[in-house]
Amino acid sequence: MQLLTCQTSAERLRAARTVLIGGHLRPDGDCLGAMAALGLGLRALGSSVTILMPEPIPSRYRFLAHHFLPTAPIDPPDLIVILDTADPQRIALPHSLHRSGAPLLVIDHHVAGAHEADFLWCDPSYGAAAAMVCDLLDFLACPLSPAIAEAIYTGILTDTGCFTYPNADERIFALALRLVRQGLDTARIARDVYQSVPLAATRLLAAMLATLESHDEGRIAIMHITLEMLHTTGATQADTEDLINVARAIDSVLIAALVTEQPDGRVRLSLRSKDPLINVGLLAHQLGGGGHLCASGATLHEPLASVLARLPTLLRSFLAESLTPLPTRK
Ligand SMILES: [Mn+2]
Repeated sequence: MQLLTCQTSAERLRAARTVLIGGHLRPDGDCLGAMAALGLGLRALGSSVTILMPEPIPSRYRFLAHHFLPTAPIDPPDLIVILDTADPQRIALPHSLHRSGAPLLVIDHHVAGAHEADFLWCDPSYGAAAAMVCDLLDFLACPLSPAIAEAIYTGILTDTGCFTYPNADERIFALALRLVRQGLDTARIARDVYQSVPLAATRLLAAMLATLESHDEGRIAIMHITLEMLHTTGATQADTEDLINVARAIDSVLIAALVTEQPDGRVRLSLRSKDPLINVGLLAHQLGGGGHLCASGATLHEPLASVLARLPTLLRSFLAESLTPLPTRK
């Protein structure tokens, strides 16, 4: 694997005539926004681009959905680009493409390593993958069209929790200002993303909230979603994105967990913390998953009931460990 910079990534992209752009499983706003922005930009520069998303696109991002194809063309591209994950387990690509021999360039702002990538540009100092794409397009001298600006803004808005997480730094605000100055309708995007919740998803929220458990004097909140709840409410797996944040928002909570039953019999554990000192990314990594300091997840080959049974103890000891002052800790 060769490590690249923004500049050398841009050179790789410029040299490819046909590019396939992929993202990660359960795509979020940053993944979809970064993919769409890069695809539109490369197309404007004359490349033939497929923006591939075989996974369901959450309804809140339906205004971006027309950029994506659910299946890949038969001919392998000159270059495959994966955005917003370096974790081989999370890459949303069909196996045929994985094995097509096309070189794989991964562009990501998480910390995990990309074992299957030929080229990697990873920079955790970026608040969002969409901001990395913006720098790439600037380097390629590609103007930010209104559609590109919309996609980039969606990425930075959602990955920074509406500019409220620690990754909403000066660079992110400067980028937002640039897009606003260009005439971007940010209120319209916020309405599409945050005020367009399907009724079924709201009914699922109600069912999930009924499962809320509080542990460790309110410092730990655990909720779950069963397949039965999805079935009864008519909501989809994609509707579960972000529901966990309701538990993190509770004043006493330091760690929030959401356990979601998957159709394949596994369960998805999502974790959120309010304090970077409580690094839930580390815990997810120990469980075979990954993520950031304050937002992470893992998929477990274990029945829902057994995860729910051991989770309070697991989280309580992780929290106690995280809060123990170490002499080396700043
Ligand atoms: Mn991201």
